[in-house]
Amino acid sequence: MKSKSRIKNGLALLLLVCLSATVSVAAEKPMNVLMLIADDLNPWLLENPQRYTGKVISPKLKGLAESGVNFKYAYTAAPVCSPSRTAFFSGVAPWKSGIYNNAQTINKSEPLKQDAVLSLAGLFKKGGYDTFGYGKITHGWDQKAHWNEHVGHKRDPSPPGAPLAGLSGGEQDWGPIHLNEEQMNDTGGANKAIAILEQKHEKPFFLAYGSFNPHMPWYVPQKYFDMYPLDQIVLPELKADDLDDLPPLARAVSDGVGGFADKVLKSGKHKEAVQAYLATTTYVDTQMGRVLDALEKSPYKDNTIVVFLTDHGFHLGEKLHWQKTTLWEEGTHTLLMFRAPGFTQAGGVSERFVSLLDIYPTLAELCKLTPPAYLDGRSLVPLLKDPKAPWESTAMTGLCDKGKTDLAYISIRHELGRYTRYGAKEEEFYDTTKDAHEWTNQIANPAYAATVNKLRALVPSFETAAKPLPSALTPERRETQTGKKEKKRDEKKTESPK
Ligand SMILES: [Ca+2]
Repeated sequence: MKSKSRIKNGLALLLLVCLSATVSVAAEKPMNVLMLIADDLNPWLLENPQRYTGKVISPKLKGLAESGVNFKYAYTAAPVCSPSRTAFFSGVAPWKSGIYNNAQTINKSEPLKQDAVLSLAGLFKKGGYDTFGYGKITHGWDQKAHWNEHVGHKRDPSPPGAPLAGLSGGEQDWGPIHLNEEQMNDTGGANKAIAILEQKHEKPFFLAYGSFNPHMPWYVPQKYFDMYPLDQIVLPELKADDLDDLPPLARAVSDGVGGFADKVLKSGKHKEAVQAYLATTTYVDTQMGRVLDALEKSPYKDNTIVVFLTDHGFHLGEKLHWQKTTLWEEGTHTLLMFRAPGFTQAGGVSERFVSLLDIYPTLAELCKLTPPAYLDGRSLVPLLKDPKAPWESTAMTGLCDKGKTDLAYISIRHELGRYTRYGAKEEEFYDTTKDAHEWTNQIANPAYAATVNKLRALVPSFETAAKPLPSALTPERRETQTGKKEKKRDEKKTESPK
């Protein structure tokens, strides 16, 4: 009897050991990553009533935001494609790398040299992951060896008869596309990402999908335009004399009078332009949604971290400016949302100020990979677990003007407002608690002196911030790429690779 019960106990113990081993294997199942990136998408789609009150149809991205933690105040490290993506993919801030704008000589940046830095994809590859990237992910700092498979983005062909809006040649155009949705390149990129989610994987994966849209030109199927009747389009609020209180370098950042924004406003086509932007946003939501739906149907849905971001913001006439490349809220404010099984809870909203530079250390920590020591961002894991956790709530953005590449411009966003320094001396301060549109530059108002001093001390000094590296563009190409040379661009019909 005794030996029988001993056997019974032994078997029970063995069963317990086996069971707990199974449980711990499940708990230890490595996390996959699905990284989704949209280009030039401003945070309107999450209904930002202080800045935009119109309707934005984006059920899939709103659904993703609600399923995890949505960061209401996320900011880019640089407000234009190449330096923004270089920063969040290297983890190195522009004020360290010297990369503040498009088409700079990235290969001359010491902090971004191949041996000195590991790209985010490289971190995962080194950590035993398979890495896949489809569409627009990086821009100029591509580290192709860090991907198992990497297929970059391609622009869709222009519809016959373009320019359709009749305002400009090149990319500043919009209208219905002649292709069907399945023929469009961002649809193709989503298809590739979906195919990866439908495969059986032996190793954990890092999968990135980046849409080129809603970058201009805005050519999408007519059905997306039809979702936004012209008579229901709400325009962003503008202030006619908004540029009057800016220092000269800040004023030069805006397209200004004679630029494309001015042209749109004077042509009476502002509503058409906003309609096209919204139509393209909804096309992007549809493609992102297809990838998210494929994840839901896959065996990876419970052990895949999803992060969605947009590389920077977008102006639609505010401060007489179009597109990006400014240090105001329109240019710097981005979308950032995480869903991390075991870390986030549905419905999380964080009002802490965070940076896209924080993505790299966050993903490293979530996936138990050792991040390189040089990273400039901070892991958001404490905020993923508790969106209200204590946090030093600041986010910085850097920029340089293509025409004046020896001067770094740096802006800091804080709960108390936005402080920006252009070069060594010119400054702006906005009390965003009362002035969400950043309409009144309060830099000279003594009531804000203490706040300005506090924020000024947090920004790298003119002497310590990395000098912007020279532009790789010839002076002539540079001219065609600055918003102020619209006339020349129209004459030449060149296409700016912004
Ligand atoms: Ca103003």
